[in-house]
Amino acid sequence: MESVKQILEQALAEIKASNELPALDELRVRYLGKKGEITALLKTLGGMEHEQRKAFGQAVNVAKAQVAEAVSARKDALEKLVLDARLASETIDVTLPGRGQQRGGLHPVTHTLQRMCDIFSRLGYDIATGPEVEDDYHNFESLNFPPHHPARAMHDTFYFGDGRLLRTHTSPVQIREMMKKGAPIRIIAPGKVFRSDSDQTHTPMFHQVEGLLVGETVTMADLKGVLQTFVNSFFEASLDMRFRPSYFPFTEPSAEVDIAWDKGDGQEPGWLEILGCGMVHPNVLKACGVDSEKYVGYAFGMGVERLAMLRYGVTDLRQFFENDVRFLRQFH
Ligand code: 2NM
Repeated sequence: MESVKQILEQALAEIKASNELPALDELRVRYLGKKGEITALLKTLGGMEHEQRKAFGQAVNVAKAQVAEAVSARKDALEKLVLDARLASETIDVTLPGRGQQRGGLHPVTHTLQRMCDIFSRLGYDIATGPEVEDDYHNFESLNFPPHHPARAMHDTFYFGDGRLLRTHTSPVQIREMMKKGAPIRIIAPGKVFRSDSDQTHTPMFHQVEGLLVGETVTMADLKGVLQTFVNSFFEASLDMRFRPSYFPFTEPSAEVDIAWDKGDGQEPGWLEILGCGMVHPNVLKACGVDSEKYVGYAFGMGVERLAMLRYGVTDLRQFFENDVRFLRQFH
């Protein structure tokens, strides 16, 4: 009986002194577990006389209940300490002012693309889109590119190796529209285009807006008028503009368009190329099933990044693709 008392007192003292939950659990196992000290006392009952056994058994069971109760109480106390400490360290001051929400904005290239589409929409052009993954027929063949034209070379065009390629211009959109809807037609094709080219002034992906108008009495003068209207509207100015003879496989005659551009450096304005255009080659109309005896058309194409650079005074094309928010935020 003395040993029961001793073990009980020691257990209660150790439980009271334990400061960590794992240590407390070790105590529980040491006293109450299968091989615990109190459990061991019960195993000695077997060799006792009836009366002694009754008294001893009762004493051990009382001790066992007391230790269990002490462990449970200490566990509650320690858990409360842990919780209190956590609540104290994780306090949130709900009265502090919030950080606020930063408002996002459109990428300058997206904004420019939308602005170009808006202007042509007001001029009556429908907006057409098509796949970025194309085939040789829609990207080159139907556009009157000869079989060995340099633009078809591996080092200019991204090929998938299975007859598919990344479109190098949005002209295939116009080809598909003409094949589907025939003439007359008046559309612009905005979107991403891809060329294997990367330096100060070229990125492997850029954006284009191309235009196409086909009718029975379309002339180059109509083309020039529309482009002058577009240029003045886009730059919100009355800009001098000139056509300079050029060559594209898909137009004949072809021209490049320059605008008189004041760099703001005190110098006289110089001519700056901003787009290409021409009268749609009869072979292109024929490839789309359009009667080239009855119909004529004009087409034009321009780079969106280039126009965005001029409008915003950006001098390095690559800034549009770095996605540095300090740059992008300036356009919000
Ligand atoms: C340009 C320049 C000249 C053009 C031609 C066509 C199509 F598909 F109708 F034949 N779309 N765009 C064209 C014409 C594009 O970009 C410098």
